[in-house]
Amino acid sequence: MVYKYTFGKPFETESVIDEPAEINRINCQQQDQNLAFGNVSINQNLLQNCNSSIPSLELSDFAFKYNYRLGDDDLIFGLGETTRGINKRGFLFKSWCSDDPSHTEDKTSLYGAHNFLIVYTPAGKTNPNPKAFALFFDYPGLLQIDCGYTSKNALTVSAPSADINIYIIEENHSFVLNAICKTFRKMIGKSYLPPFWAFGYQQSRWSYYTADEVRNVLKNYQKAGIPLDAIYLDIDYMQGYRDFTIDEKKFPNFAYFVQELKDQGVHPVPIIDAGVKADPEYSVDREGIEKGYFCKKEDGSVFTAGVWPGKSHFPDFLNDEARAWFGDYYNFLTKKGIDGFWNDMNEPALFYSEDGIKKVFAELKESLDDTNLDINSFFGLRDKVARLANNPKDYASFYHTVKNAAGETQKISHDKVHNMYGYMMTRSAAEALQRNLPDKEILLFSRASMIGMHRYSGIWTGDNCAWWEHLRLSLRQMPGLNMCGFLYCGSDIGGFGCNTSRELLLRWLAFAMWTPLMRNHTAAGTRAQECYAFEQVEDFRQIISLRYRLIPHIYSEFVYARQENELLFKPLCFEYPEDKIALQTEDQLMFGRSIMIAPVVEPNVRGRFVYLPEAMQMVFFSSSACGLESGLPQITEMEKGVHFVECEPNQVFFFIKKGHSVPLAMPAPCTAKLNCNDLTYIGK
Ligand code: MIG
Repeated sequence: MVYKYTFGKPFETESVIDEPAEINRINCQQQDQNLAFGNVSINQNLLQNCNSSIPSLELSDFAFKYNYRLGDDDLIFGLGETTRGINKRGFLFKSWCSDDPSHTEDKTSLYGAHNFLIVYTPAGKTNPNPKAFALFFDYPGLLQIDCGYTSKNALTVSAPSADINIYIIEENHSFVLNAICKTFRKMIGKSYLPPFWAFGYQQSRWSYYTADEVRNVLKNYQKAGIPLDAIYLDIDYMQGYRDFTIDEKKFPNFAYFVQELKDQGVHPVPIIDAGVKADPEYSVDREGIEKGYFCKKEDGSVFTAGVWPGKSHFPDFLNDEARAWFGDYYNFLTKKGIDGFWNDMNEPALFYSEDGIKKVFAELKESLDDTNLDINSFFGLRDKVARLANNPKDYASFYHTVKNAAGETQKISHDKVHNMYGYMMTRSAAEALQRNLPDKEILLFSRASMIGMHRYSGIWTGDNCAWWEHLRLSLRQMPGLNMCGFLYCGSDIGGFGCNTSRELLLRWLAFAMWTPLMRNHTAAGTRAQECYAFEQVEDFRQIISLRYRLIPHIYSEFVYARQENELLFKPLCFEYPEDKIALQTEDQLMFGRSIMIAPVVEPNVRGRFVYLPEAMQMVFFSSSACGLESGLPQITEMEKGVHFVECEPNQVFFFIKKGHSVPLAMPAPCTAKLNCNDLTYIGK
């Protein structure tokens, strides 16, 4: 059963595109409302002046509040790209697409805003069968989701405006968690399907500065015999960070260069940033201004903020015409042979706004001679500058021009629809690519996201660090992302910030060989992170070769999950709902229909404890001869229970459920050379 509660006049997000025919629609205009699960209260005092924008991300006042009393044993799943565990209970999250490169566990939001969560009550004394229901808050602004943090049994979701749709999903099924996800996924529409080559291994760095540097990466991968399908171009391929330009000095004869790589099975994938450099000499900016396609301030002047290129303008992606206009520019690169893109900085990230920086400079000038700063004035000074970036006040200071349901043009302040920006930027690209190249499959993924965007692209999980903690985090993020529709996902393998280590990179690869997006990426200034930069390069070759051997299986599980609205990565309890240990397992996942993975995520260990919720077949790849690059792995039957499995950093193991088998291809230097007809099945 699906209930839809509508409060006020919600903004149309197009997150949900297929409401079930038998949905229960409830139009709520009363102050207090009991829902199928939980209740809602509306703050009348705040409603009167809720036209004013949020002062900060501290949501102490609310216009809308949802409450549900959690049982002591309830678990919470979902919430997509967030920090902490698979079970989200015990923390407070904020739905607000944020450009924050420090993904520590105290962070309440990352780049995505994914307002879908499931409350699960395992079978217990009072309820012989497990129960669950899910909530989707269809709302594009700031939402605070308190999962038993302020008070351990209170799930409280609040928002500064009471214009919201809430969907409540309830299912009766022995695998109730999976059934609920399927219902939700059907409502939000089929997930994006990337091209086959996007399942190959990909190498990135901020930045490969010249065409020769890129050629060199490819040459080194070839020399090491490590398969490769893509090399990324970060912001430095452009002229002064201008979207849809190429620095011809560093990348001469770009179309020829693209062809040269593609002839060797490697796709160059350029980045596109959300901000357009403010420059009257630059045609994208000039056109955007002339046509009125950039976001504007209250007084109608164009909103200006600093990002990479300095002062920039922000396309109004919520406006249909502006969206079509920006999207068509991707042609500039597809005409040169490009068939993959990553969209960045589309929260949107703002280093400072023009108005904000003027104010801070004026204040600093005033106190220019004051060198005797105390605890308050010193930190005050520091905060003034630090708070320039991604400031909530700036997000409240510019406007989108949208059409309402009646077809009338309407202005809406950005903070009310903030979480749609990256979604609509990516939709702009996807729609234009589809319009202009209907027969071409194009790789597209984005940093910022909201539910709905999963139909247009994948995501990567942004600026993590070369920390073991972030390897663990990326494992824990996958199921939640899948629940919210994002199937083509992956983290920066090896870590983006900080220097990686050989062992961390190897263990990360051994996990990421399961993620559809398998990309090694690192920040400017870090040590070399390409696999060939480390000793005993054969260890890297063997693990990446195994990924290629598994691509036929991974791809077909992906297509199945997309088609059937299934999860590619599941928490163990989705398949073993009665199992008390499976309920608490935070470092193993089910993959597809037949595999369980248990990656090693700790440094200096030579194995790990694994929990088997039933007897399974352990598949162990130990060296080139023993399965990694050719030949077959060792297969051992293992009983239900806890086992210690020994596994060195250059070895890989996983489990196949009894009665299932998995195909292995022979490795290939790139997906184009993979022979998917010559498969050997392992397991029985
Ligand atoms: O603020 O383009 O997450 O992957 O390398 C940094 C440079 C901007 C952030 C992305 C990262 C990319 C980097 N970008």
